Amino acid sequence: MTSTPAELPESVVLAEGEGGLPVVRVATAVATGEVYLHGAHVTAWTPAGSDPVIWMSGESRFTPGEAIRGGIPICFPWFGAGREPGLAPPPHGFARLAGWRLLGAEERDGEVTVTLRLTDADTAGVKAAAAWPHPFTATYAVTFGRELTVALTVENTGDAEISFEEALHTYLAVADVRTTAVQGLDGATYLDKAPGAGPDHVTQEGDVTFTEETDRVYASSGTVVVVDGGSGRRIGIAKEGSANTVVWNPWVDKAAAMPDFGDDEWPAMVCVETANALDDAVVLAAGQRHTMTARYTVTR
Ligand code: TA6
Repeated sequence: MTSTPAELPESVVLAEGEGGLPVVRVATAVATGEVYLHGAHVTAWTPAGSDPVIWMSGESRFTPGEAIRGGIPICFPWFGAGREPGLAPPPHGFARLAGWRLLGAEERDGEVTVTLRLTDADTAGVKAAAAWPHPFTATYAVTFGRELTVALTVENTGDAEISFEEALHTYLAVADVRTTAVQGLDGATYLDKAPGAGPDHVTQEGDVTFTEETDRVYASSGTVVVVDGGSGRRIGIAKEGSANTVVWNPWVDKAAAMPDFGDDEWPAMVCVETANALDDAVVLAAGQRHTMTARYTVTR
């Protein structure tokens, strides 16, 4: 049974974070972590004995109306510019710009699950929400432990069919993206969104490695492993309910063009995102719900 905010376990505190934004902080013998109510944005996860796994930009803003840079942005109900005109800006939907409600938290054997919720009624003050006026309830369960599990459940609370895109846009910390590889996408087709790429899908051959701006939406439902050559760490990403894996690194020019991203920060991160985007958007009949889950495991 999830506790109410007033009954949080001792290992969980609701505090004032960066920019004065409310943040839920978790600390147990097993792991530490934090999630802001702004966007239900996970900004930290560190299993005991490990280095931080989630990357954050030193230039991130913590401002209502702006997305936090780094962590795990929730992209919903559209991805990128969206599949139809009139949605973006902002890119990636309005969920990461909205104030989510803390339903509560519970601890079990050193693992803490924090549950947050957003409904269409909560987005009245979010200008971008007007572009997608459909009744919904989004529930987000974040379990901080030896592993990190994030589960986004969307319910269609209206009486008409809805369609949406979604992504857990996770920024992972690596020693150097130039000596990092992503395993598990060999043979998968992808849409290349990097500048100058053609419109046709491409087939991945071998591991994904990084020598330039990389921005790819793979058709893949399987597990991938981020192999950090610089540190020897491996980050496994298993998932359910997701048809796409997105891999992104901005490289030099795009990093320099983002005001909330340090010019020299790009080697230290890679985004590996659990998603349902483009042709794999989710369609829900009235009353239906869908859950997309990602589970992160660190070895070494
Ligand atoms: O998921 C990759 C991507 O769509 C890239 O094209 C890049 O725009 C990135 O997301 C960051 O988007 P944001 O809106 O967070 O700056």
